[in-house]
Amino acid sequence: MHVLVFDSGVGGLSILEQLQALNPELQYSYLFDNLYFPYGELSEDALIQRVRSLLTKAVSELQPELLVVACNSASTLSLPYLREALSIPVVGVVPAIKSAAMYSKTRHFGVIATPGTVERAYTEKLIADFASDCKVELLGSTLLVKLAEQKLAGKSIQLELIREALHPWSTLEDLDCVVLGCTHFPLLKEELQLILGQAVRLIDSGEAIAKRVRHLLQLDAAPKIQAKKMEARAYCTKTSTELGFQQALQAYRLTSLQL
Ligand code: DGN
Repeated sequence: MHVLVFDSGVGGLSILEQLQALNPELQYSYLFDNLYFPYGELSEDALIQRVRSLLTKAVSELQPELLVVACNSASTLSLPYLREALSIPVVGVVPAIKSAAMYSKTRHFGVIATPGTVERAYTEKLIADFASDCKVELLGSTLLVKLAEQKLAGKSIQLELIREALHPWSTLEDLDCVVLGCTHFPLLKEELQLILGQAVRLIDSGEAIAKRVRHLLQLDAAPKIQAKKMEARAYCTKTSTELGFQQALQAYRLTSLQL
């Protein structure tokens, strides 16, 4: 069975990794919309149009059995439109606010995401539905997205830049967990943990997404851990000879093809 995983950049690779770990028997394709990266800065209308037309084309050409929109910025906006346009199951990745509310003892937690995701009505509704008794700090950062791309490209990351991005939270004392509401951010987990401190738990959506896919595709309850992970194919919307892009492909052993 074939699953298509999609993001504007390399962030969705953090989701692909968890999908491959839990569901190694599936075949994966990864689509980067690097022509329109970064999504966090597109207007809502432009993003809906782009995602709908690109994914309609990708699904009809690649014929996956299931689509994972491994991008919070796109999922918090376009899931209803995609589900209407496509005839396969569509799994979205959205900030794990429900998990954070279940975990937080101090009832005070943070969400870091793109500027687009923190402003979405969808995010506001997640907070109202699952964390209405918590104080939730929202922080949007494009800088962190770019740093994650740089890290995957093998460049060294200045911790000071991460500290700067998190500066608005520097005086908060009782945050006990932080939601990584952008799929790029698990790639910076170690650095974020250093700045936020070991007492703060970082929560991402990867494992829950991998379980959801297993359930939707009606795979055996016990993952086949002995199954050999298949190599994934990567598709991009702009050919890039950039060293960083090529290194990201290599790190995940992806073969690049243009859609
Ligand atoms: N990885 C995307 C997300 O989860 O929102 C954001 C990437 C971007 O285009 N800024």
